[in-house]
Amino acid sequence: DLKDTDVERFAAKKPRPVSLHSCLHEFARPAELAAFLHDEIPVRFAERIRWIEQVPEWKEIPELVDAHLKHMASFSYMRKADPKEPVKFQGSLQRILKRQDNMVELMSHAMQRLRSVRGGQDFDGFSNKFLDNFLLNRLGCNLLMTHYLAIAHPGRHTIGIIDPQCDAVEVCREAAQDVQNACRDFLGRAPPLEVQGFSQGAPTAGFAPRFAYIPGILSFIVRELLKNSFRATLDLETDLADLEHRPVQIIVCADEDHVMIRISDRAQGIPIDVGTRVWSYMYTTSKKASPLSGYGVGLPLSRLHARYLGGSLQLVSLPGFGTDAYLSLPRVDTQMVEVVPDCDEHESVEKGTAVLDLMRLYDSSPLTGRLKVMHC
Ligand code: W6P
Repeated sequence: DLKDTDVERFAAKKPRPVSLHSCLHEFARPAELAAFLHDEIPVRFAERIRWIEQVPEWKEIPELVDAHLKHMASFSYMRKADPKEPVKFQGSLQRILKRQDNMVELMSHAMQRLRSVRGGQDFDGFSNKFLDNFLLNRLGCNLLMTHYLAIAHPGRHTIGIIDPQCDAVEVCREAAQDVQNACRDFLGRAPPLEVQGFSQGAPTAGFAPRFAYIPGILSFIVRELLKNSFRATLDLETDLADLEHRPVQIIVCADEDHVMIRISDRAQGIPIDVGTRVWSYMYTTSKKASPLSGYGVGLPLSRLHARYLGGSLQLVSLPGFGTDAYLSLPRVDTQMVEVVPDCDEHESVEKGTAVLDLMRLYDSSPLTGRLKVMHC
């Protein structure tokens, strides 16, 4: 019942990225955030609708038709919602979020079907760019809407979905516990695991860096990385005594500007023929579905979560030994602003790559020329 021109009108507007700082202040107030969401969510949904329509074959792909329908419905829902009626507005957001529940799965299936319809040389390049933009837009919307729903229920430390004193070591420990338990339940055993925190200037381990962050994002990334490390370690099918020599280690450390997390395993590294496909939404290493695998989008999706607030995620594979994942997150909340897709400027998703620069430095050095640096 909403005219297409309405979607077009909103699609012509530019998304307005929100800073973590404003989520802790002006957008920690429900009325202000509701008014903002009422304007902003339709802009971002219209962008996703237009991206689907820009796929020439979209009407032949049932998953794209379904996704288009769902986004049109959510778009008009939001346009009709009244931000001045908090209870009703919350209900609208809940329904919009519910409609997004299987969107990652739906869109990765859409790209798989599009590949089989279209074929072609650089399909993975196209689909990765498409899904990076689409899912980054979705991530921002979902987080802002969840933040609104959460500020109605203040926690002990938290403001909405933000913890101004997020304890990165604690988040890693909790994530590790859960993944270890899932691993024991579904695969019968789990590698040993160690979590340690360090802070620049502190004399010993045990200094947990705290910073304003969205613990849900950190937890999501750490869980995905641990699932990969655990699965790879157990796939070696060594005996229990050997498993004790293959610990997964998490180091959390920080200087004034960044929190850096290294997750290391001893699962013999990423096979050379897999290479940069670890970052592809179209590729999965797991043969059987389990809570430890999913549909193979965990790594690119984790990198998107890291980049969302200006962080980065890198993998370094040491052949025959193991894999290190490096997660870098900015620590100064006033500098953390949402990264939103900008299709006029294809590099936007590549922002915030402090570690990347470091890795490129290593990459260009003749001494480390053989160290495999996974492209990002
Ligand atoms: C592996 C493969 C992988 C991917 C991502 C993170 C860690 C690991 N370990 O063997």
